[in-house]
Amino acid sequence: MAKPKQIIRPEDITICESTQQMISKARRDGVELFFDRAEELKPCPIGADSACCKHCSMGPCRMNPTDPYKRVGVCGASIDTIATRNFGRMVAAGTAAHTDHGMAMLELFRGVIEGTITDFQIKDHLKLGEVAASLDIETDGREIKEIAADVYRELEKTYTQVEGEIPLVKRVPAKTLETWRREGIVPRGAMREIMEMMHRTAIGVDQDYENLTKQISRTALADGWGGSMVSTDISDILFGTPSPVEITVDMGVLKEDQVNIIVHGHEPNLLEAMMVSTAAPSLQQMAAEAGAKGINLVGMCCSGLEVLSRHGIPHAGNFSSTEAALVTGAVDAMTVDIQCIKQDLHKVAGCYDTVFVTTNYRAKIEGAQHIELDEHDPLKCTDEIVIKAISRFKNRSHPIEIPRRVGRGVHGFSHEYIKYMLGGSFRGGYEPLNDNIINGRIRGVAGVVGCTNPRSKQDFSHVELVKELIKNDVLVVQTGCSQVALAKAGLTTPGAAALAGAGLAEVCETVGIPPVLGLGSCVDNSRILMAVAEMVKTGGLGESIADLPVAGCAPEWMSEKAIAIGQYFVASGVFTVFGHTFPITRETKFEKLLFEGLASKGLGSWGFADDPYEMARLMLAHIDKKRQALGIDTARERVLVDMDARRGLAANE
Ligand code: XCC
Ligand code: SF4
Repeated sequence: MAKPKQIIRPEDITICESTQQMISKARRDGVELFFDRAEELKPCPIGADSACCKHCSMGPCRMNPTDPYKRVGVCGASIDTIATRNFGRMVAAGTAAHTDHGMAMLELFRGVIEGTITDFQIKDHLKLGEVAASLDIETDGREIKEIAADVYRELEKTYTQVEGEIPLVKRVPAKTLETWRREGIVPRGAMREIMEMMHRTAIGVDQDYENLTKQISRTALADGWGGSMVSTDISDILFGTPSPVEITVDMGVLKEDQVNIIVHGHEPNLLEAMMVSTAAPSLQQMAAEAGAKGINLVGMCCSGLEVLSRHGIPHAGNFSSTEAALVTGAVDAMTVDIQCIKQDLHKVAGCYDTVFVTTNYRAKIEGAQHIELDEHDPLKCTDEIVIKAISRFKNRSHPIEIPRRVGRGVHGFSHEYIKYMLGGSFRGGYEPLNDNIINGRIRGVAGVVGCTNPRSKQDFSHVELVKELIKNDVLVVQTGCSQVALAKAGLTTPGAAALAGAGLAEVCETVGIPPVLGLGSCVDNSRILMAVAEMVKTGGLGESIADLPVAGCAPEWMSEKAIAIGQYFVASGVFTVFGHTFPITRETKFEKLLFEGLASKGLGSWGFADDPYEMARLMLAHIDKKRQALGIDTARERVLVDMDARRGLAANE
């Protein structure tokens, strides 16, 4: 007799109450979600340990992860070769994703400069000037378009350059760059690095895990200090650099009496165009005639975070909630462009007659309707989608159930804004941050980023880890889906300072910031790189990024992009912990290299933990180790004295 299927309680799948409610509704509606499949489809144990190779037809070859050196592949490849090659291809794919996204932004920028694209403009002249200056491009007395054209030409090298160093390494602290040069890992151009990574991981090429790991770092750095950073810079130039904005998140942002349109994906241009379409009087009028109180534009995943940070557009949830949002029945249209778009969204949308549209030529979904965004006439696409959404609103035929929860927070902290907020407009800079780290009020800085994953309880590790960190006076900076988890939990409001340790709370209260700062989408991890570079340049905390009391974590990661991000943080000098799973065979030389060896070469290192308290412990231990090396470990005990001294100073000012 077959064992009765065990039904997992929604509370065990996610701590997001809205998603729990929608899991229950989906079950009543007979709609399958990815949570159900994650339960049914156990991960392949050999693949989970990265102990198989299918790089040629003499295989696929399976190793024994519990006895990794027992066998080699038909070609003789060792477990280290196999696992390193697999890891390298993940980094190549993740890097390709971010750099191709950045390339699309750069292409848009070129169209704007050349005047072939007129619906988008150069919005942030200040940022353009700063980017130009960072590339040693003359700005004095020059036309905006001239400067922009030079910036374009220079940044294009990030992708196409075949020899030399990518332009943005100019922003890397000198000692960190020196380490990269010594190790031979300064990227030339992303296309070259990705190509070489793919080549070297093919059958019978690079079969020395240490040599391969160098190319892995070089490829990842072409993402962090290359493609991702270009993407952030150009998006800021075209759409504006974020500054703090009050935001709302969670499924309660959907409105029963309005036309709800969700934009999900990664590139900001569609959402920017959609903002124009949904505000158009003619379409507003059409919505009103259909009986709607308005058109409600909402973001999800990273597309959502781009416009949440820049314009305060509401956000319905992170990666694990995209299907659940459709289950509300309230979504009249969902558009998707690139990355993290589950193929089954099309099917789930179909169950509720939600209009589901792919908009990018490089990401279609079989059977789904495709309305392509052409940057030369973006409103043609977005207007059409709005009209379809209005028509679906008029003909709504499914019962609607919208979870009531709405979280509030303040997001949009660019590294530029952090500079301003801590120092004020006269003496903007990172000195106050560094000072507070040196005097121990702030113990260190942690980046908590990345995805959610149906194989670990949604949002749980993000929220628990961040609570642990701020309680221990660690200032947290965030990007990606992680940030949405914390916003839903209410930790991105200034009031959350109450949950922070006394030192961090005092800084937050003085400056009026939350202890958890949302910096944007995943390509905006480049903002974290810029922040740590500023910390080094400001002084007092060592000479390279590897000296800083900082750590990173992606507690519930799932995407290859996350591995690329993790590797560029590690190569930049940051201790980076990944949670719940790690694509490597234990007890191998490659594991030792990633977890210990790289640090001895002056880079950062990887860490792994399966629960958020252990993640926090590892990160705090690293931060304390760095404080000790800097000789500022005793300062923490003097916090009170120091505080009084500061008050005295403030009173005298
Ligand atoms: Fe995707 Fe960017 Fe991960 Fe979220 S955090 S699941 S990569 S949407 Ni980027
Ligand atoms: Fe097997 Fe080697 Fe071919 Fe990989 S490259 S499948 S290890 S024979």
